[in-house]
Amino acid sequence: MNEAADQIFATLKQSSQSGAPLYLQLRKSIEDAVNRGLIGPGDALPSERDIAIKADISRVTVRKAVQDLVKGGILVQRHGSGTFVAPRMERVEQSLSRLTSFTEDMARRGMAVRSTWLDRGLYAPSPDEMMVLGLPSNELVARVARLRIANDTPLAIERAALSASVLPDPAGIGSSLYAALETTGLRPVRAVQRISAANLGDDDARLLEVPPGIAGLHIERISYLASGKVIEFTRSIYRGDAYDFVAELRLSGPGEEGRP
Ligand code: 16G
Repeated sequence: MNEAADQIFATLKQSSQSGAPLYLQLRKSIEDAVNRGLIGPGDALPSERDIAIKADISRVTVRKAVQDLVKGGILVQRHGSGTFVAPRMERVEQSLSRLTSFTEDMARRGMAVRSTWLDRGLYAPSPDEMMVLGLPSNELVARVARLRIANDTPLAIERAALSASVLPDPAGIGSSLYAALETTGLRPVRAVQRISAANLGDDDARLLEVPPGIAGLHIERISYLASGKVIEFTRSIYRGDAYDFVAELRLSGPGEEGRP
């Protein structure tokens, strides 16, 4: 690390003519060192004091740069033991052309899947749930909210809503919602998924073990039975540092121009 630290501060000296505030220059130097692999996941950063002495800047400036990098998920601070380069997430590449379940997706990659329950039960439906699931106000909605974990890394928070007539016992689904729906012949065959950018709030960030405010993906899936009936309305937050959603695009054939 000493050698790497020297290189970080060498870059800092080179860039010190750039006129940018010192803490931004230091932040960039550390970030570059991580991106170039000079310091790797799990490596300890020198103490605030050592950095300040080596780079000849104040400890307040060092602290500001380090705090920014902790907020951005580049560094992690462990109470009492110092500051480290954050572990690198093995990114999951997820195809957008197949309707699969989280359990199937992770099992296919040889990852061990588990979930922590955040909520499961029957409730009076919200206006959104009534509209999407086509529920009358006097019927109940089954809610299944889980933190989805693969190889001990929390990847997503999924909040599914289904009609209580489809899922009268939300606590009884076991480890896979789609497997439970399959046993009653109600597994969806088609889905529409909407993905948008989201900055994680404090509670979601804590569950996903990432710094608050970091980029995430908000995903809404509405899935259908072959009959066209909506069966599932799921709103999820996925870690932005863990997922790449990949869609295959084809040139449309003759006569298909403009078809959705
Ligand atoms: C996927 C789906 C989610 C579905 C779940 C079922 C996305 C964004 N979401 O994670 O809508 O409820 O699979 O998984 O792909 P399970 O059968 O393992 O419970």
